[in-house]
Amino acid sequence: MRLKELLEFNKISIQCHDNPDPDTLAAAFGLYRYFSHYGKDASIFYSGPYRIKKSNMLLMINELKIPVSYRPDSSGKIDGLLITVDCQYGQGNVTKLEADSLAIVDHHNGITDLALSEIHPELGSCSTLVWKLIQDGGYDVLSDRDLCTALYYGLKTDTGNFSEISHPLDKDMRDTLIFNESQIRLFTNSNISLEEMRIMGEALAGYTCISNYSCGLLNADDCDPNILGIISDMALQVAEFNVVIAYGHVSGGYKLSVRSCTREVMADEFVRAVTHGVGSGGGQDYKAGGFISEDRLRGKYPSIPIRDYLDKIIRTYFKSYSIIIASEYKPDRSLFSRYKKNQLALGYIDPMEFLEKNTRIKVRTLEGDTELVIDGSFYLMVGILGEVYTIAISKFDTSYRKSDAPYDRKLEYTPRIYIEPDGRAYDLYDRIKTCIPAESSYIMAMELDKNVKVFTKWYEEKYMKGEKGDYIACREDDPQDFYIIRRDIFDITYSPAVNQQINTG
Ligand SMILES: [Mn+2]
Repeated sequence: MRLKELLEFNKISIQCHDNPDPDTLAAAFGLYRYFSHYGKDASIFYSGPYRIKKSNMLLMINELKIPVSYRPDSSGKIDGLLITVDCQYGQGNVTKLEADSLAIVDHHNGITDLALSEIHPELGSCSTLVWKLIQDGGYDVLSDRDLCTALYYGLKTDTGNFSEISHPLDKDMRDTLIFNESQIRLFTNSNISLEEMRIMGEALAGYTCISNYSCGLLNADDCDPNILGIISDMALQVAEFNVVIAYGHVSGGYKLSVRSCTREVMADEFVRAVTHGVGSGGGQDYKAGGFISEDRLRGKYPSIPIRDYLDKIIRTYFKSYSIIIASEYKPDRSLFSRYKKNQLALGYIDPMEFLEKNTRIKVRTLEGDTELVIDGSFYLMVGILGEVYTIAISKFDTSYRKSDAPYDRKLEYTPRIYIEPDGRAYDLYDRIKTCIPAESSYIMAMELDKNVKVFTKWYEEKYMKGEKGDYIACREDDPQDFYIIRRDIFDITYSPAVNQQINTG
């Protein structure tokens, strides 16, 4: 959906979820500014049994002059268009009101058949989604300081002070908004109510430990998501816990805050496994966050309490994989087959064409940020899904040949380069050139019949997760260089080749 499609309505009511948090309010504020800018009669409201009383919310509303009203009564009908933000019409966390027309803007998992909807569970906040939509719609966000501050605060509180951020768009927003720092400081330091301090204390005191796996589980009463981040940060410092999940009921489901200090469990991979099929999650190696939808959990397990679900899924997770240290791995080689790399066009970038030697850069992709210093010795390769990695020019010259064909692969997120330290950004798409793998590239690979975590010989701090059905592979000319290839990527990248004796001479 494009926001422009909604400009056909003249009266637009923007509804936050009940018990509003900073994210729903900031996202509503962004839409309000956009529609007002185009001369529409827009308004923001929330409903439900409770009026806002938390200090940070009241400060946010007053300081940023957010025109939100409370509508305790759910009877009556909304004239014109009703948009629910950070929640989905008809779901449990938002009071249902009759309206002429409906639209949804949200970042939680959900199923809707509404044509006018924009739902992106991969994003850390609804603020990010609105930021993108109204910019694409022609609204100049950067010159609206109050809105910038609101959006920044919405993302900050929804992602445990940014520690649980994973999507590059979230990072782009965080890094480009021009906000009022003293207001953010003010809101942040009025963040915890006395009631929430009590909730934190009870969550810590009521811990459980899944002892075989050094995993702590902490349940908090209904509270803002950012309170969970404080609990998990604190609990991870306990010697007995290497992995921690703090969870609590929020409107529509359960919010999870995950921490890990062991290299055998990456928090983002762990939270994706825990929420698989019932919600969504993401973040970084040590800190991540997730959401489990109450409806989806009930749909799958009609009567299991959340505590038991988490206990069960955590034990299943820990039992489900084995660890492979590539440099010590001695598999049965007869189970491996020979595959040839298809002549599939890939992208590459020569950073020396537009950057000076010794420039410090940060490359941002869907998979994360990588920091590099340009030294003229490498190109950046762009894989089939837009993943970017470095390749020594000498290796490139033996593995690929350059092609004049234009680069035209569709990417979900276009990789960008940020120049350190001033943060100038380059969109890389127009700089990508095409290359084709050299004829003679072969690997040995085996389909996995169970989950594994592979520590490659190149990087021993972080594992590559392989799931049943993915492949474990090594280059034919380096039989100890084991790594994981996802099944969908494998299928388009490789074809079976005739087995031949590896030339060891
Ligand atoms: Mn949100």
